[in-house]
Amino acid sequence: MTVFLRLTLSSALLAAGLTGATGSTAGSTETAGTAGAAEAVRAAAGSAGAARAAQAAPGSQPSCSSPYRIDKTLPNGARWQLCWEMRTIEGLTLTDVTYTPDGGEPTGVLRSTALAQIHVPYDSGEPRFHDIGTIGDDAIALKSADCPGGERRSQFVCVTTRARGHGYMKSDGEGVSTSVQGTDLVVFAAFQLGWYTYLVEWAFGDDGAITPRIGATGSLSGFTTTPGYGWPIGVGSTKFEESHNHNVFWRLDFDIEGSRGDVVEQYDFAGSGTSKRKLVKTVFDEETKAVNGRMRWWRVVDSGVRNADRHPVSWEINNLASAEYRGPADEAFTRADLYVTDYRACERLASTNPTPGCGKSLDRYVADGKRLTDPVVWVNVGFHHVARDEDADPMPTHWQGFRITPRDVTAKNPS
Ligand SMILES: [Cu+2]
Repeated sequence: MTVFLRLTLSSALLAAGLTGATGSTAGSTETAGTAGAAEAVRAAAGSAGAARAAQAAPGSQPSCSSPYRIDKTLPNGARWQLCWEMRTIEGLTLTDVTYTPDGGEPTGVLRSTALAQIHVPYDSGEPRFHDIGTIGDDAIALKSADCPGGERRSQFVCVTTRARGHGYMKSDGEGVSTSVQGTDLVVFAAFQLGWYTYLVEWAFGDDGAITPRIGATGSLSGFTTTPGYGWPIGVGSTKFEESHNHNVFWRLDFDIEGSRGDVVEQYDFAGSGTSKRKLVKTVFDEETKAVNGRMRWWRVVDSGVRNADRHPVSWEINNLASAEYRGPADEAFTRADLYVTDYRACERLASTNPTPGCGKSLDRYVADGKRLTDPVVWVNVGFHHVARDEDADPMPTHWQGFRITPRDVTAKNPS
């Protein structure tokens, strides 16, 4: 049934001449227009964004022109297709992300994903930065050595592959009987924001997993403070570098085979302190916010799209490595680890949202509890950075991110 439906839609769009089309309108509504690196890239791109209707075309060509199209089949046969663009506000933005397991069908996963804020509050209370707003203008031109084994796109974006270790291993009593080494497709860009250099990357695994993460490197900002709020850097104990958080937000517009039918669920396992763990499912019908729990996870599921076992296709979100920073009342957007909003084009950043017609921050987006018809997921991952002598220039990269894992996208191990 699902197979037939997907083929039917693809054929209909092909007949209508919509597959592979460029020049749609949605890109312009979501694209800011100021000068700089982002503008140059976008001007060359034409319109890289896809109309929402066209995005419902499963398995069709991404609606972007070739320099902005990424189409990679990894060694195990897993294929990822997506488009990239460099937006002024959010920087590197990936759209029309489609995953095809080896021998399987294409499944639309994300209509778009991008950073939504890097909030950097210092421990003494000041300063407090909101680093994203025009980050696209701060993209760094990469050298070929900065994109090992890959290709640079318009100088600012690297598309490459990277080993991800043991995909699986199994023994039969006489030793290893079968094993495989996994591979990730990696798309990244680097940005210079003050003293910090931020590496912004998405890894797309040959097992269907997506790992968005950000690496902070470059130089410490050099803010000094009292011993209660910092750590001694350099010779002796005279200069205390101020500790701070990097609270990174991602916006993920999931569209599992189009925007219709997507539902966000939360899973908990009750029974702490007893011998049992009972599954507790919570369906989010309205815009909401949620906090992390040690065994808690979420998924975006579309019951209208089934795998060969007739289980609904879903993508699981784990946010288990966050420092869970909670700021003061005027930074209420920091007080949850995951938000779900109904799609609105002008809701682009988690704080200091610049777009007219919408609220300024995530906590305001969910305040009206609007019924969810096309859910957008926002993930907040914090890292508390207490400087150390090893952070001397150039500062080693510290990474933070989260995991998106396929749950019942295929009926068996895809790798
Ligand atoms: Cu830091």
